[in-house]
Amino acid sequence: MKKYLLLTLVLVLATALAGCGGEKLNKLGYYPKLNVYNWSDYIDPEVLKDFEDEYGIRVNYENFATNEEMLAKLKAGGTSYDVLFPSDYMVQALIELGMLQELDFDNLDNFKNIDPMFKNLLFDPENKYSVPYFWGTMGIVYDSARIPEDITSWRALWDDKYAGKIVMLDSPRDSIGITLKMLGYSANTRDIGELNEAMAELIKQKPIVRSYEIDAFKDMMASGDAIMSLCWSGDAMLLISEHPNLSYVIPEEGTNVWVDCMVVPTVSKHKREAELFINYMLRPDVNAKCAIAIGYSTANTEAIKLLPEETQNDEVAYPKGNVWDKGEIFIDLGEFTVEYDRVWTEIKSK
Ligand code: N2P
Repeated sequence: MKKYLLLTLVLVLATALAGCGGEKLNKLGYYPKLNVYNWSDYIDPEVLKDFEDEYGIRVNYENFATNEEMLAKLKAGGTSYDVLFPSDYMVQALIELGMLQELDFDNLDNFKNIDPMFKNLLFDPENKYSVPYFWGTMGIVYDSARIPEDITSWRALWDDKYAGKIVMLDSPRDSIGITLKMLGYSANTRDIGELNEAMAELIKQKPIVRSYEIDAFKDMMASGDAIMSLCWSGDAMLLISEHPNLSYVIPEEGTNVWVDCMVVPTVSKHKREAELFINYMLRPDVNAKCAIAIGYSTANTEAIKLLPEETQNDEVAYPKGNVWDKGEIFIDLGEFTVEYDRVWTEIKSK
C-alpha cells in the first residue's frame, strides 16, 4: 500500500514540475510535440506560433522540396511525422503503400469550408485520408520586358534565343509532365515510347538550361538572372505582384493541375493533435493568412472570401471556370514510376 502511495506522490510531483517549465497543458491535458513536414514557402510562419500558443502543442516544422524527397525521407524512417502535405498523386501512392491513417472527420469540422470541387477526387475518392490545402497550375513565368513575343507553347522553353537564361523545375513529374504535354501526350503516360521521346527532348534542351531548381528560380527571376522558368501558379502570382515586368502563361498544349493535401502518416503517434492542427489550418482566418503570405490558391471557399478583392479576381491564382478544364491531374503511376525515375536520372546525368 505504502508503495502505491509513494508512486502516486512521485507522479503528482512530476506533473507539477512539468507544469513549472513554462509549458501549458494542451486542450487534451498534456504536452505533445507535433512533427509537421511541408513544402518550403508554403505557410505563414506566424500561424505555427499562434497554433502553439492556442493549443499548447509545440510544432517541430521541417520543409521538403519535392514529393519524391518527402517520400524518401518518410521511407527512411527516423522521424515520426504527424502531418504531411503531399500532392494528389503522392497521396494516392502513400495510400497504396499503406502509409496513411484514416482521418476522423468528427475532429475536422472545418472540412466543410473546402470547395466541393476539391472533394472526393480520384486520388482519395472519399477523402478518407486527405484534406485539400492549396492548389494550382503549372506554367511559364517570363520577363515580358525582355521577351517581346507572346508565349503560347511549352516549346518556348526550348528556344535557343534564351540559352542560359531558362530554368526548369528539379522535379521529375513536373519537368517530364510538361514535355509530354508539349508532345501531345498524357502527363500520366505509361507508354515507354512516349516517355523516351520526352526524355530525348529534355536531353536536347539541357545545353540551354541554366539550372534545375525548386525554389531558387524565384530569386533568379526577380533579379533578372533568368528570363523564363517553369513555375507553379502561386509562386508566379507572388513574383508578378512584386515584379510587374513578369508574366505567367499556361501554354495551349495544356498543363498539370495539382492539389496539395494534409494527411497523417501511419508513423504518427499523435493523430488527435495532428487533426487539431489540420482543423486549425482549415480555419478561414488561418487559411487566408497563409494564402496571402504564399500567393497560392486556397481550396477553402470561406478563406477566399477573406482575401483582398484583387486577389480573389486574380486570373493567375483563381482562373475563372472549372479548374479541371485547365489541365490534367497527376495520378500515381505505381510500378511504372521507376521508368520516370530512370528517365530523370538519365537527363540529369548528361
Ligand atoms: C511551394 C511549392 C508548391 C508545391 N513552394 C506545388 N505542388
